[in-house]
Amino acid sequence: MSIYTATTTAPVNIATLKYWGKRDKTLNLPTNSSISVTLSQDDLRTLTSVATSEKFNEDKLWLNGKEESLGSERTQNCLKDLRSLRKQLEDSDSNLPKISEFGLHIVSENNFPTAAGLASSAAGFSALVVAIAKLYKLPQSFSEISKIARKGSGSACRSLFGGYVAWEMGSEEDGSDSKAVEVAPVEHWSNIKAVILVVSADKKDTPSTSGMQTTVATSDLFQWRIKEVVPKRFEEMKKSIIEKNFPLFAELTMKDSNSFHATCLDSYPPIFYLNDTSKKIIKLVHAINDFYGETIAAYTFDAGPNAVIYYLEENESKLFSIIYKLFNKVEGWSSKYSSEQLGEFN
Ligand code: 2P0
Repeated sequence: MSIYTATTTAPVNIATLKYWGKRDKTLNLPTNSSISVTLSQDDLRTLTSVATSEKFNEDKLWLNGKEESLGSERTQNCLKDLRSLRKQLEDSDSNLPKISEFGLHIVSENNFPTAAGLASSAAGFSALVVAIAKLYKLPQSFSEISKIARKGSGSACRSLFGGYVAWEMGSEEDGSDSKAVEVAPVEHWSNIKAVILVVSADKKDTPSTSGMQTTVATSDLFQWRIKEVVPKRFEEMKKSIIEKNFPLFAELTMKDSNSFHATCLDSYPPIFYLNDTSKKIIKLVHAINDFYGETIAAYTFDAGPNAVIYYLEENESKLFSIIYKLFNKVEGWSSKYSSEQLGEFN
C-alpha cells in the first residue's frame, strides 16, 4: 500500500486595502479589489499536512489537534476543484496513480489564536489548498490555484503569495478572472515590518461573511466606497508599493481601514469591530506621526479590535520608544529618547 503525503505552510496576510462585500456568495466573488501584505512565515502561519491512500475511504480533518467536520460547502468546493484538476492529469497520463479517488487526511495547525480577527481562515484555506495541490502535483500557477483558495475564504487567495499581493476582483460571473497576483515580492521592500497589538483574543462579534452581507444590503456609504473610493485607491496603493513610498502607503492604509470601519458603522444594524482600546491606538499613531513630523507608522484593523501597525525597520525604536513608554509593559526597557524629546508622551 502506498501513502502519498505533502506538507506546506501558509502565512497570514493583512489587508491594507480591505475586501468587504461579495457579489457572489458561493464563489466568494468580491465587490472590490484588495491589497495585502503577507506576514513572515516565522510569525503567524498555518502548517498543513495531507496524506492520501487507497486505504482512506473518507476525507478527515484535524485542526489544532481536534477532529473537525469537513462538511462545509466552502471546503467541499475546494476539494471538488482540486480533485477535478488531478483527475484531468490522471486521464491524460495512465501512468499516474489514481489518487483523486482516495480519501484525504488533513492535519492543520495554527500558531496563533483562531478567529481573533487575525485572518486565520486566510492562512488555513491557503495552506489546505496548496498542500493538496502539491500532493496532486498540479501544474497550475499560484494565481490559478488562488481561485480555488478564494472559494474557501476570499482573503485566502492572497496568502498564496509572499510580499505585496493584489486580489483582482475580476468581472466574469464564473469567477475565472478573480484571482491573486503579486504586486511585488518581499525583497522589493523588505524593510517594512508589522507589529500586531492584540487588544483581544476573543472570537469576533460578527463573522465576516454575515457582516459583509449586512453591509452590502444596507449601507449607502458602501456604494460610494466600492464605486468611487477603492478603484482609485487600488491603483495609488500599488504605485506606492512599487515606488516604496512609505508616507503615501501608510496614509492610504489608514484611510482604507477607516473607510471599511465606517461602512460597518453605516450598516443597519451597525457592526462594531473597533473598541475603545482600538480607538486609542488610532489616536496614538496619529499623535506619533505628528510628534515626529513625518508618517512613520500606519494602523489597520480587520474584523476585530486588534491593531496591525506597519512601519519601516529603521523607525522601530522611534515607534516603540513611545508605545512602550505609554503602555509601560516592558520591564527593564529604557527609552533612548529623553523626556524632553518625548514631550507630551511622558
Ligand atoms: C480583508 N477581511 O481584506 C478583509 C478586511 C476582514 C476585513 O477578508 O467570507 O474571512 O471567508 O470570504 O476572507 C475577512 O473575510 O471572508 C476579510 P470570507 P474572509 O482581509
